[in-house]
Amino acid sequence: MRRLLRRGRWLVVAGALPLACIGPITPDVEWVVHAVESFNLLNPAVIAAADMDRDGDLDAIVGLPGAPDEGVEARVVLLIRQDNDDWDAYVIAQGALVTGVSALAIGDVDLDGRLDVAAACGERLVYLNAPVDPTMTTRWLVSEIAESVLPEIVSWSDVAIGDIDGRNSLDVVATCDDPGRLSVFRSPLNADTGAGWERVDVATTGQAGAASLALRDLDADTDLDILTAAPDEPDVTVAWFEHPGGRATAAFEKHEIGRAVGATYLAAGDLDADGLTDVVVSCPDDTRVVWYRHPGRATGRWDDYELIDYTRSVPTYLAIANVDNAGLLDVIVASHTSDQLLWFSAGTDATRTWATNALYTASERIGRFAVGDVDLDGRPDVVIPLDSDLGARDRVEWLENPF
Ligand SMILES: [Ca+2]
Ligand SMILES: [Ca+2]
Ligand SMILES: [Ca+2]
Ligand SMILES: [Ca+2]
Repeated sequence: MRRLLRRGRWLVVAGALPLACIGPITPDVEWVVHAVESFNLLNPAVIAAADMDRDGDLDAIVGLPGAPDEGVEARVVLLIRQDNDDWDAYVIAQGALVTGVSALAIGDVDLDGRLDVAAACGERLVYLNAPVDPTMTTRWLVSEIAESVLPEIVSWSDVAIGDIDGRNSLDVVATCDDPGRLSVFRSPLNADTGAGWERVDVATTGQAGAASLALRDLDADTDLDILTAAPDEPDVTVAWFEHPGGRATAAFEKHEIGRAVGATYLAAGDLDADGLTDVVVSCPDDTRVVWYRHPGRATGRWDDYELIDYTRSVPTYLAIANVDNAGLLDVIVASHTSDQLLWFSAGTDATRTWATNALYTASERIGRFAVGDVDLDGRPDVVIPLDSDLGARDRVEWLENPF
């Protein structure tokens, strides 16, 4: 265990004790901060990353939810990285359709070789179908998935793209936090727009506050199962829904993963390197991050392990990545009220103590960030949306992995 004295406050950097106090940490290894784009007063909230123009460089999509009451229009912006580390910004959607955008997924929905975007935008899901040249902003086909708009729906909270029914284009899976539910949207034969999709409600109960989801084949039968975190549930907050097989016309059976109090964001990955996909969840109410170990048979009991208890700071979004490109997978976690990114490494045994490592400290809120290899050196970098209280310093940055 090591301790750092910084600005008069002791901080336990690694060890069995909980962090006595989260404050600025002197990084052991400096992550270089690169400006990407300024979004003054536009409150960037979420980022997804992929090579959108297929030139080998990682690009990003950023969601700016807007504030109609204050005259701030929502936007979805494509950020294309050029060779010289300049990024160009293209507004691919704007206005009421994307108001409240809070989650993004990237995938080639219509299987035409071009990466598309699905977005959770308050009361609707929006499909952004990419043109041949994604920088031709007017050529994007932006439309709501009609079946996502229902009288009772207040806000969709997360979205993912995957092939659920084994036919037509890719499908969209989404959680709704108000009211809590989980739904699959089966694509039509040619998914040019959001018309003609069929909604299948996987769960309309037991999903109170549903905040996030992931798609993984947890039971090794080749079809995608659905993992969810529903923080307002009194008992089972983290669950997986078993794909019924075939065209997914039968019901998805729900299985418990765990009962972490107030689990919001989840990420899936094989944290203990046993070949089975595990799950890590952020629990803001409890100031903890917990991971669940895949039991071998996915319907069995998932043991839980505490990754970190912040005690004072509040963990928010998280992602799994092999930060140091060595050993086991690591977990990157954003937190506030002292807004920062930390990454946690497990050493050789993920069921034991995780070491805490500094990554980045901001005076702005860090939103849903993305992990990807921006500079193509084989190490995962981090692209972050930063939302400042006064708005003037709202921006996107990427953080260069020093390992
Ligand atoms: Ca690119
Ligand atoms: Ca496409
Ligand atoms: Ca499966
Ligand atoms: Ca595992």
